[in-house]
Amino acid sequence: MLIMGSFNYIHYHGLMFPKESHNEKSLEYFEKFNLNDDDLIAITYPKSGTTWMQEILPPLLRGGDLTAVKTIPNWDRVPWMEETRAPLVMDKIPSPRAMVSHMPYQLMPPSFFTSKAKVIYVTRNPKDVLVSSFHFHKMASFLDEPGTFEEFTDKFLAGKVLFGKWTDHVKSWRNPDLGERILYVTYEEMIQDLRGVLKRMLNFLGRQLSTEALDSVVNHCSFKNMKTNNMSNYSLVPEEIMDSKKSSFLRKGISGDWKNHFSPELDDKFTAAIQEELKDSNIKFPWDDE
Ligand code: PPS
Repeated sequence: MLIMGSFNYIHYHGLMFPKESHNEKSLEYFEKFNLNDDDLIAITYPKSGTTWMQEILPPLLRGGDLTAVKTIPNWDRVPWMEETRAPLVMDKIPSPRAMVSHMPYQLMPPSFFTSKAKVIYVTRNPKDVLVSSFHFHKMASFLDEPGTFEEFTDKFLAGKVLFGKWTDHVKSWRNPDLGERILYVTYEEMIQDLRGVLKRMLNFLGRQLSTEALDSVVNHCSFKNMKTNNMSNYSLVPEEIMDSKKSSFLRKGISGDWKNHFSPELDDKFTAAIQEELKDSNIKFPWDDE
C-alpha cells in the first residue's frame, strides 16, 4: 500500500506523509509494532498539541521527574511510532512507555487491538490547526509551499494535506470499541486549565502526583518555558530544514488565532464543510458555538 508520491511526500493507504521523517522501513516497523499493555499513546492530528504531550507525559508517568524533558529531544523522548527515529529509540524508552502517533484508528498495528495500551486523544479547533499548519509549511523546507491561505484551506478541506482529512481522523478515533482505553482532551481545555487536564490524565492513568510535583509539571509545560527548552523548541534542527526566522515551531501557542486569518466568507465555508462531515457523528466540541 506504499506509493512514492511527489518529491516531498510518500503515500500510505491514501494518506500523505513527509519523506523527511517517514520511509518504507519506518512504516513497516509501525505495522509490526508490538504494543505492551502498559504503553501510553498520545494520538493527534498534526498541529493539535503533539509536542505539548511529549513534554507532559514523561513527568506524569515518572512522579514529576523533569530530567527526560530537560535532556532528551522531544522526538526521542516520546517518539512517533511511525517515524524513522522509532526503531532507533523505542527500546531505550523506560516502561511504561509513552509514544505519539498521527495515525488514524484503522491503520493502527494489529497488536494495538489486542493490547490494553491506553490512548490520550488530543483534538484542537480545526481552524487553529489549519493556521498552525499553514505557518509550519512556510518554515519547513521538507513540505510543499502552502500557497495562499485560501488555497491551503481548500487543500485542508479536501484532505490533500499530511495525514488526510481532519474530520476523518477525529471520527476514526471515536470508535466505541475503545471503551475506557481512551481519554479525550482538547488543546483549548489545556490552554484554559492545564492543571485540571493533567489531573484528568493522572486519574485516567491511575497515577498521582504531589501538589508540588504537579505544580512543577504545569509550570514546566507552559508555552513560555517550552519555547526556551532547546530539547522541545526544535532549535536543534538545522535552519535549512526548519527556518525559525520564517516562523517558530512553537509559534503563538494560543487558541483563536484563526480569527486573524479567516475572512467571514472563508469562515462560513470552512464551518459548513466541517459541520457537513460531522453531522452524523454526534461529536460536540467546545468551539462549536464560537
Ligand atoms: S506537530 O508538527 O504535529 O508535532 O505539531 P504539534 O506539536 O501537534 O502542534 C504545534 C502547535 O502546538 C503549540 N504548542 C503549544 N501551545 C500552547 N502551550 C504549549 N505548551 C504548547 N506547545 C506546543 C505550538 O505552538 C503550535 O501551535 P501554533 O498555533 O502554531 O503556535
